[in-house]
Amino acid sequence: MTPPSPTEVLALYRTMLVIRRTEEQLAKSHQAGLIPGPCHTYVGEEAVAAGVCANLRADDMIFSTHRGHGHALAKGVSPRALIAELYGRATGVSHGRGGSMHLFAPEVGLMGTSGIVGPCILQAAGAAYTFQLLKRDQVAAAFFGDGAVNNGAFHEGLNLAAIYQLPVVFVCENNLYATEVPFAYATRNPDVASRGAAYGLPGVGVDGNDAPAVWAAAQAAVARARGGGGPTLIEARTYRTRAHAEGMRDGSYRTREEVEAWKARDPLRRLREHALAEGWAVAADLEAVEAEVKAQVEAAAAWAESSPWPDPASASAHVYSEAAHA
Ligand SMILES: Cc1ncc(C[n+]2csc(CCOP(=O)(O)OP(=O)(O)O)c2C)c(N)n1
Ligand SMILES: [Mg+2]
Repeated sequence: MTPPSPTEVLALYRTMLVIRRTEEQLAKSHQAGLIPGPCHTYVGEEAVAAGVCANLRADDMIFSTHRGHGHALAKGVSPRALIAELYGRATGVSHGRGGSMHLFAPEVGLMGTSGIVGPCILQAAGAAYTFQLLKRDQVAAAFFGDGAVNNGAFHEGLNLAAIYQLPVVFVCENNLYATEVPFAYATRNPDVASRGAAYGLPGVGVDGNDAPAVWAAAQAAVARARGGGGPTLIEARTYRTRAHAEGMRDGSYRTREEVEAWKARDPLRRLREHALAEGWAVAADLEAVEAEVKAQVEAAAAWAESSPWPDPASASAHVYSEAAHA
């Protein structure tokens, strides 16, 4: 597998920082009562979205989950459009209608986050079938958790993609828990990558906290899909270091020691140390990026908070395709 170039590594670092700082801001905003509804953060898992989306074009499509902020940002949604959406403001990426679990930005290929566990696998297979029928060279990707792999959608989506050799990448973010249920309790085969063999497609297991490793696995899978080689299943083994959702308790189903051990494998710190050790950047370069991203996210939050609420008179807008009803 080809490793990312130094420039690509620095781009990965910036994307991951944008996700981390935005999620930390959203956690604070949730505590401050600015976000109506649930807020599932992606802290600890940033390398997966960044590594996969860096290999996708704007016209490639991704289908996401309830934990989708990182996917949205990595695919090209701005922090301010994301934060404003969670605040319910008219300037949000879905005009304040959707919130955290209904983020849509087709212009950058984000075809939706979703509160329903599983269907993104089928939606990605469906999009890939469209690309194949229309002879387009686009690729679809589905992000989903370990909680989705015992769902019927996983079986149906992977099987269909394999028999039709569809241009799709299935990305399982195995963070070891579905809410409070340990994955080891939910399956006798916790090696998700090995399940690819059951469908006749390659299954690749990767350290999901190692951004260059995720990048390389995604690069190969996307090239394979775009080149007509068919689908790939990537299992990115990772961990969320915050609670399942903001405001939820986090003490009874996993130990503090386990959380601390995974924090020590923080994907951002690892990438930073790697870039410095390889001589791809000096500390001053990275500090400049860090200061810039911090300022960008702070400005985004202030902008979101001062943004208007949607006009009640526009409540029926954005419900149906404007073209279909013109
Ligand atoms: C079809 C369906 N069943 C159950 C739920 C309730 N639910 C919400 S999040 C979640 C856990 C999902 O775990 P996983 O897929 O591993 O994602 P993670 O939260 O770990 O990122 C469940 C069961 C749901 N949203 N949809
Ligand atoms: Mg999980």
